[in-house]
Amino acid sequence: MFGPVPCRLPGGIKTCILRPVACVFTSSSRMAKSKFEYVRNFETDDTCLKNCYIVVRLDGRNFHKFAEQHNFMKPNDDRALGLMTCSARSVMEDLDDIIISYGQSDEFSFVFKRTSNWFKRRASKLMTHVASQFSSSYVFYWRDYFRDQPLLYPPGFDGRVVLYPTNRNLRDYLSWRQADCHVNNLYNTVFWTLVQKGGLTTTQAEDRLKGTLAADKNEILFSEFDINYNKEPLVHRKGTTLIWEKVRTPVVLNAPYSLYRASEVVHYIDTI
Ligand code: DGT
Ligand code: MG
Ligand code: MG
Repeated sequence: MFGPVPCRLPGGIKTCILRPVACVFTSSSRMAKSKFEYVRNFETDDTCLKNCYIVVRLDGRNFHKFAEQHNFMKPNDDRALGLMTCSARSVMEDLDDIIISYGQSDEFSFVFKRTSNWFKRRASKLMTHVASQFSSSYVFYWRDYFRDQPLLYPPGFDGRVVLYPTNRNLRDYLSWRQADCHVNNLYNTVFWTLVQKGGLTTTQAEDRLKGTLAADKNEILFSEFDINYNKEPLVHRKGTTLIWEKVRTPVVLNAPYSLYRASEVVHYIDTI
């Protein structure tokens, strides 16, 4: 399947690179089924334990570079955050049994209900469906958020599955991701304020923040730049939570009953 391609490096050194080439396997159609069927047994069982919440967390691959090359605003780019949320909405609308999702920076977590039997709770199926729906939505909706910035190359997202058996565990998981959001955002906010408004180089800003606690960072922002961190946008400080809510649909006039449908709603809540 991989054909060696001879090529010559500068200096006359000969080497080979591999490139994929099309290859047709031939076999007797009579024996195909019985002889090869056994390979199915090599598939491992990755069924998620019953009664647990299934959490799928996606994270952008090498987004440090992706953000630089696509001119993301620092420290937070609302276009990028909006596109992440839009892609997460698409995942919630198109896939079954997700009850809540939480996102910040280049990551999003999706929580499946405990009783979900979607894809027989197979971890690989759940994770790959979430990752591919999210990635294709990210590309599909890119232009809606980045009107003047072309998408230069296809972004990717890694995924993992984690099971949480209790409500407490799940709440602590979401709190953990939100604490991560808070710590990073406070640091990034002070760091980029020192650079953008304080005229420090990135190395100087890094040195200035070495060993500082949260209170010190708040103080730098307040006393030197008149910024009250607690008044910074909630979406940056807390991340984005998507949950389902019943919303009234104003479609039928004079109906003897109210019409409700489920719709996912964006919240910037404090889980911790
Ligand atoms: P990975 O996940 O190991 O493949 O590597 P990265 O580079 O994706 O690292 P990660 O996920 O720990 O950090 C997320 C990166 O994404 C971080 O370097 C900053 C960047 N990023 C995310 N959102 C924004 C944003 O709104 N603005 C800017 N300037 N950068 C962002
Ligand atoms: Mg990443
Ligand atoms: Mg990340």
